[in-house]
Amino acid sequence: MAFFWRRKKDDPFSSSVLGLDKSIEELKAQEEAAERELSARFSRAIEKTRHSINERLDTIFEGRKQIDDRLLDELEEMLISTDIGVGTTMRVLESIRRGVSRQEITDLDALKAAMKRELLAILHGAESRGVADETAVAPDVRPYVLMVVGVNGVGKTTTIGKLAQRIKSEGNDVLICAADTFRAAASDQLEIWAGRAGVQIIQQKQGTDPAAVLFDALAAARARRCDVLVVDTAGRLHNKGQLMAELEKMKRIAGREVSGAPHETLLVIDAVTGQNGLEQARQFTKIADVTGIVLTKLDGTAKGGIAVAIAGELNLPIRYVGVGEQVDDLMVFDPETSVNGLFE
Ligand SMILES: Nc1nc2c(ncn2[C@@H]2O[C@H](COP(=O)(O)OP(=O)(O)OP(=O)(O)O)[C@@H](O)[C@H]2O)c(=O)[nH]1
Ligand SMILES: [Mg+2]
Repeated sequence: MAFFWRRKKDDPFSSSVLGLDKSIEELKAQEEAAERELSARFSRAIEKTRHSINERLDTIFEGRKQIDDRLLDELEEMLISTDIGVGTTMRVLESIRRGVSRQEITDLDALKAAMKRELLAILHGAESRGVADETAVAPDVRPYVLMVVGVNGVGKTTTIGKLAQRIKSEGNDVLICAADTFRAAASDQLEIWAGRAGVQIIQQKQGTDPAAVLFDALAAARARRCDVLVVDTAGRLHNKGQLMAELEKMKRIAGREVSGAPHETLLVIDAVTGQNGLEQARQFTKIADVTGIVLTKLDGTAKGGIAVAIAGELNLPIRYVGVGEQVDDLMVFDPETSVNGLFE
């Protein structure tokens, strides 16, 4: 089986999924239209961030003829205000200062180009660290187990609903496991999302050992020959040690029941929480073997620079971005589209 949802070129709009009955030209046109639609949607989602950056850049450059230290200080402030992070800002500025002193950067366009280059390098650096291209999973391993972790309220359950629908639309049988048994309404909420995505769910009553729910879900997935099992987890327990022990146990069970599982562990981060969220995420990476990031609520912030801070500082690839509350508001993260979109 091919893991369609894991790479951009294997997007649900790709020709392999859309049927073999069409001519190559038709498929190409369809793919191009889908790509245009995707980048337009992404562009809308980061509108606030783009507006904020471009407005600040215009103000910084207004009436100025040359790039001097004061201008660079203002640029530094601007970058930090988008939540790009201090470390990342320093890295970008260092490269810009070099360009300025070599007289390669003399105007706003050259400066934007240099910023884009630097931001892309950071995003690509993190991307290459992930599991995206070299898969450790034998193609016939089923189910492919995808764990979703993150602090409470970041959008785990919503993301699982969106992901399930997406993976299903790519021709896979999907099962959802409600292993957040800590919070009373968690399972009901997930059930609603499973309904929206049109997939089945394995759940048990509140307080059940999450590893036991996972065990059942793995057995069900195997019995039903499901391709993908998506696992919801609790965002908060009584303490960090307990959360760590719970995730460890789930990992152990998954690995015992299915070779190489969990095959992917996605950490969900809420873009609106900015640097705070990043710090929480950093803590989470210490207790779970995170393989990639889902950045949610990108539509709700003017500080979309957080994506670069996450990639640069956690050194983890961003797999998906959430751009709204609807079931199809989840997109594969593409570094080029993102960076170009910020400076249009
Ligand atoms: N605008 C916007 N809202 C989102 C997005 N993703 C999730 N939300 C909203 O964020 C809120 C929390 O989402 P949940 O999916 O319940 O978050 P959770 O991580 O499962 O929360 P807990 O189960 O309490 O840990 C909901 O109101 C969602 O509609 C997104 O991409 N954009
Ligand atoms: Mg939840």
